[in-house]
Amino acid sequence: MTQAAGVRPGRLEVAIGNMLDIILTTLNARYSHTAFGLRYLWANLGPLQARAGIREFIIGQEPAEIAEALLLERPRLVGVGVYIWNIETISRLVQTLKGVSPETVLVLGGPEISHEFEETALYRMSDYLVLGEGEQTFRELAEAVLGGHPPRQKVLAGERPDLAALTLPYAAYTDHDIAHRTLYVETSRGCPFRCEFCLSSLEPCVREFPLSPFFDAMDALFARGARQFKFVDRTFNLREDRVLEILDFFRARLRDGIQVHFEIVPDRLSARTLERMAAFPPGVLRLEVGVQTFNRETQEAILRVQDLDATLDALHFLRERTGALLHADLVALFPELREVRISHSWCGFVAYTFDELMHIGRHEGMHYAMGYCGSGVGMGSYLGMRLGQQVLGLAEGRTAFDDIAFQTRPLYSGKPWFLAPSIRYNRWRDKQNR
Ligand code: B12
Ligand code: SF4
Repeated sequence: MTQAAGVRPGRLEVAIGNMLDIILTTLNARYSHTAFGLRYLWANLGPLQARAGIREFIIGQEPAEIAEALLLERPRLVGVGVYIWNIETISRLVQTLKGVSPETVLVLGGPEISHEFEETALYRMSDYLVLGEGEQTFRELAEAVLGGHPPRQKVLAGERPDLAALTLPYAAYTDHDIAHRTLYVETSRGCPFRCEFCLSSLEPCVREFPLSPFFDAMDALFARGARQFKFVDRTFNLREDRVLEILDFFRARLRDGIQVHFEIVPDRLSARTLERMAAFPPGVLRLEVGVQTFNRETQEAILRVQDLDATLDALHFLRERTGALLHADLVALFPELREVRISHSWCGFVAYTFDELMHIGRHEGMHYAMGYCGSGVGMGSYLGMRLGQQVLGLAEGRTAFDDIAFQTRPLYSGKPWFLAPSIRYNRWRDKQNR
């Protein structure tokens, strides 16, 4: 495949001279993840495949550098995979790409741009948007664009392909991917549940890949040295006969280092499935167990009602009778939170001071408490109380953090320009230590 042999995807090294008409690109959450969706698009391009390649990057890389690396290859069409973890950087990337090379046709796809896209700048800047599954529609679009008769319609509803007719993408994993990165695999698409907070609940039905070609592809990966397989099926244990067949397939191929990861719903695990799981040696199965909450009211509110007794029985069995590694989310770590409802969640950046201390004081008449360095939940409440007391002039408002001068660094004027390079440096060090 035109993923420039010997070039580590994610790095800004590109095979110059290897000119491609179509580049499929995205930013993965981390270097170890692979863009499985792009591999599907590439595998199903038909005759255009020879003119197409995949270029993967990682969030945190500079959009301008990525744009430069892509444009050096002079593609006529760039297809970009948009996900929740990369949409911000992708927006800046697309702005740069379109600014420098407006004639390059830009096609967007992926879950984060398939819904409520109308108001986004990203959508406005692109030439085409494919909603939902992309294999068939992207191929038709690429043929039309490169054939000189581009469609006038900007938004195209992705045709849901017949899964039995799709070309499986596993040959698109390079030897480097097999040796160093997560290999995603899939035997079904869609989810039967309707959890309020989840995009997958919008899909109308579950479709299954025929197992025989899938097993052939897994055998080919085994032969190339693959040992770790991560199933992306939304809910792996829907049909017992298929589950048992897949488990038996891997149990017949046990060898050093093998790990198989599934996402399961515990209250649907049959006794036969549990027994089969118990037959695996410790550490081979990794199970992501879908338990959002044990609080019945919350379950009803999020439209995900589970059989609590069956859930607990299955969790106990898995923990006590199997060697599976369990990812059972919050309640496994903090069983005392079983009945507690989650009312708010937060995601964003954490403010750090150079001296790693929190600061409280007064600046030009304004009282402040800030710089919690990751301990805002505890210290924010505490210093907030002390700050209130200081405003009232009470002696008990004094703290050890009062009026400590803020440290600074050369060339720093409020914008932490050094963060991106230092994150990159530390990621590089992480990779060396793997
Ligand atoms: C692997 C994975 C990850 C990996 C990252 C993988 C990577 N490459 O970096 C990890 C584990 C890090 C991860 C994390 C998260 N994830 Co996640 N993840 C997945 C998962 C399980 C598989 C993705 C996949 O390969 N699917 C199979 C392929 C075939 O489908 P696809 O990628 O959607 O691609 C198809 C289409 O989207 C489209 N398409 C894709 N790209 C393009 C490009 C073009 C040009 C075109 C035309 C079409 C197109 O065509 C493809 C083929 O049909 C999906 C669930 C799922 N089964 O899809 C969730 C999913 C993508 N994740 C999701 C979420 C919510 C998260 C988290 C926010 C979870 C959390 N609360 O922490 C985090 C975010 C991480 C962060 N740093 O911010 C959501 C949706 C996110 C979104 N809107 O983008 C999903 C759908 C799960 C769900 N049901 O809610 N995730
Ligand atoms: S079971 Fe999982 S994938 Fe399915 S709708 Fe609920 S959260 Fe989404």
